[in-house]
Amino acid sequence: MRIALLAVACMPGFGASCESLGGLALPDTTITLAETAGNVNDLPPFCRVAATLRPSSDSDIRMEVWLPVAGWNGKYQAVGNGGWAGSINSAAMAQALRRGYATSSTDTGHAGGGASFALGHPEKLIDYAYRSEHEMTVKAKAMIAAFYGSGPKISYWNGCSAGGKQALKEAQRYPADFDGIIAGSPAHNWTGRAEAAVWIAQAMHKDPASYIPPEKYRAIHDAAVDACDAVDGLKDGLVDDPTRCRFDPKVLECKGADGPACLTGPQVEAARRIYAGAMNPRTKQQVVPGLEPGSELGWATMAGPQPLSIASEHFKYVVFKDPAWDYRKLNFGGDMALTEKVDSGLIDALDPDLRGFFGHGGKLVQYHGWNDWQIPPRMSVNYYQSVLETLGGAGKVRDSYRLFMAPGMGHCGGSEGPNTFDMLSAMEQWVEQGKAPDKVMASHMRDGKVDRSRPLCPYPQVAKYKGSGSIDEAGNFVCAAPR
Ligand SMILES: [Ca+2]
Repeated sequence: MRIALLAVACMPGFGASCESLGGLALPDTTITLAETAGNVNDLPPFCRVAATLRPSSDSDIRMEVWLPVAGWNGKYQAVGNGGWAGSINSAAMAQALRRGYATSSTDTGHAGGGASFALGHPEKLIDYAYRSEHEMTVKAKAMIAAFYGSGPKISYWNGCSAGGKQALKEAQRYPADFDGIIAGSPAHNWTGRAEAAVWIAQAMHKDPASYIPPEKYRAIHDAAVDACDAVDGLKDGLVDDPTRCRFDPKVLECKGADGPACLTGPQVEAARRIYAGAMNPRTKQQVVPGLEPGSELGWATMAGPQPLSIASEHFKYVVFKDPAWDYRKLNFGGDMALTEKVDSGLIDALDPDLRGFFGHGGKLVQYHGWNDWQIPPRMSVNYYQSVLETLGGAGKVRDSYRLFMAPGMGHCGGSEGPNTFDMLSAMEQWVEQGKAPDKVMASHMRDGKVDRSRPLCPYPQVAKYKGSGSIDEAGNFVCAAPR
């Protein structure tokens, strides 16, 4: 009987026709499109709803909701953005739709990927920081309820990078919005990441001799992995936890003529600064962590000819409100107070008190690649630790929150470690079946074929080799405490 009722509830038209959603009245909302879309990029037919939200007089938040016409799984998945957002994430929505989800995305309140929108528009910055995501979620749930005749049974957030920041912000600020939240490679320490990026750019361009050309990344990478690989007990080309290894790029200092296989003295110093992280020149205290040994093949992202634009735009348009601001001027002593004060928890998603989210049974899964070259991975460990400290230790948090640090993975994927995994299925099992993720299978592909599989383990556990069989097969590893 229960199954029959569910089947009826999921039938299209039980609530309203797609086109009739155009007349749905919701606060601060103008519905701009409601039409059945089908055979678009081989997607199953769906009801496509677009809307503009104006929770403040300066708000102009675009959002879309895609509702499966048949086979709705009864659930909602909101998807996150990257960088400064500025567009609907249709690719991620398509993935959610293919799995039977009703899904939504927002441009976060402005068009285009930079931060110039924020200049003179504090309300738009609030929309980007957190309001658009929450407003979108509330409106999407209402549209789902109108279309199907009942709202989603379960709601998930799924995002990476800025989408990981949005994930943690939702857990912190709007704990009732979601049942499960996936925070991938999060930029939750938004100001800290901006500082890290400018620190690296300054290190590279302190003087022309400091700059490390990309053709040297390979040599630095090989030396770093060589120095750190065996620290975890297994020579497999991966570093389980790079924070346990001290790699000094001085081992690469040129003995003779300069070339791609060695570093000049100033380049050694620049590389040291990348690993060390930003430092207050007066107190010598670390301001933010650096990149880890293993990240070198992606250094072009932050150590290229220009600083990471996501970071420099933050200083130009949010902190100093000066489009002509020069990153070389940033002072890691005196300017940090203003940088922190301007944000004061606006974009930053660092509040460690997740009791509201955990209190109603919410589950949080966070992941981060140790080779991440765009967001220092220690920022994820630091946040995780701050939650443990606030809530009374691992035992209080284990049933609600797990962090997976992926050895050898880059930013939201990529690089040489196992970097392909289905975190959504792990989350579904946790929320819907009560089965917590004790490990998550991950694989690495080469030329379209899996050449290595390995479990990702809940931090601080690592994948430990059982001692026999292929080191490229997950079955020969168990999650255990690091040695
Ligand atoms: Ca290793």
